[in-house]
Amino acid sequence: MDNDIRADLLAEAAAKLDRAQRVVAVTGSGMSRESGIPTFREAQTGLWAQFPPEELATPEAFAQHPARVFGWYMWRRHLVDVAVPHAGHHALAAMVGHVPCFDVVTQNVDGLHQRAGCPSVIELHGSLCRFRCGQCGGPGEVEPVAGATPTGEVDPPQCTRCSGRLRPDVVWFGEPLPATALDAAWKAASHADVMLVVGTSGLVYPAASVPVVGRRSGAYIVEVNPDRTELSSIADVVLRGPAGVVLPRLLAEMESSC
Ligand code: BV8
Ligand code: ZN
Repeated sequence: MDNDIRADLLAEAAAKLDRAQRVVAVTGSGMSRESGIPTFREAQTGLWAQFPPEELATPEAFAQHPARVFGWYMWRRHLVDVAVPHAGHHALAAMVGHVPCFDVVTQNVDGLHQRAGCPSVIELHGSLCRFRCGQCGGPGEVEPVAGATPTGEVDPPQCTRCSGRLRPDVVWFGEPLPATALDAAWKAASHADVMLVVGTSGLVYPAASVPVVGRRSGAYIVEVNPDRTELSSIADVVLRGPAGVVLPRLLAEMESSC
């Protein structure tokens, strides 16, 4: 059911969260939008307009155009470095104190949930805060690039242990998700009493299947998104608004009924 942030549905969702033993928040790039990090679907200037992310965030693109892809990531890494968690991130972190078991399963690579204080964050798609060698897999240190732009080319540094190039420690399209993260996400979803599905279009797999696993296991699904998505149809309640507004109101509702 579609709605704006209706008080009755906010109260219903908050009551379910207050009674829940296990809550899982599944988040996508919309969760970070109010921290100044663009979502994948938004129309963008520069490379985003010329090359959709699915064509940039791939091993093939990095092999063919390493400086273009690495430059794009250094721009995104700059956005992450200057971003701060917003009220929605802090609201999720505060909910942890109200629920015996609270996991965040995120598609985001910006580390903002951890910086807001969430103790259990499962990163399905890796992290832009880490770099590794594309050949030997060893960790690598990469200095920030001042003034990075979406279309600026930056040569990826060479690994100190082999002749490989350093790359962001993220999961590209066509690459498998880390098995431990995916298993942990599916396990958390299958035991969840309530799932918050925040800021994801539900278009990218297998991440988009995590809320479906929760639904099949009987979880009560709350979607937080200003727009309708592929996952809206499995939601018990849709709170139609931005994460930075809805999540603090949900927390306030939980706290008022304590
Ligand atoms: C895999 C990290 C198999 C990198 C990302 C061919 C070959 C192999 C696989 C495939 C293939 N064809 C299709 C696939 C499957 C593919 C896929 O799903 N493709 C899509 C395009 C159809 N998946 C994969 O490739 C995955 N791997 O399948 O491997 C395999 C197995 C074994 C061996 C080999 C291979 C890997 C997918 C991971 C890709 N990496 N990120 C990086 O960051 O650069 S995905 C990336 O895009 C994000 O992490 C995220 O997951 C996705 C974008 O989705 P969202 O987060 O939902 O963002 P989106 O912009 O779509 O939506 C934003 C939402 O926010 C909107 O609903 C909007 O309304 C809302 N919003 C806006 N503002 C706000 C808001 N909400 C709340 N508040 C606001 N203020
Ligand atoms: Zn190496």
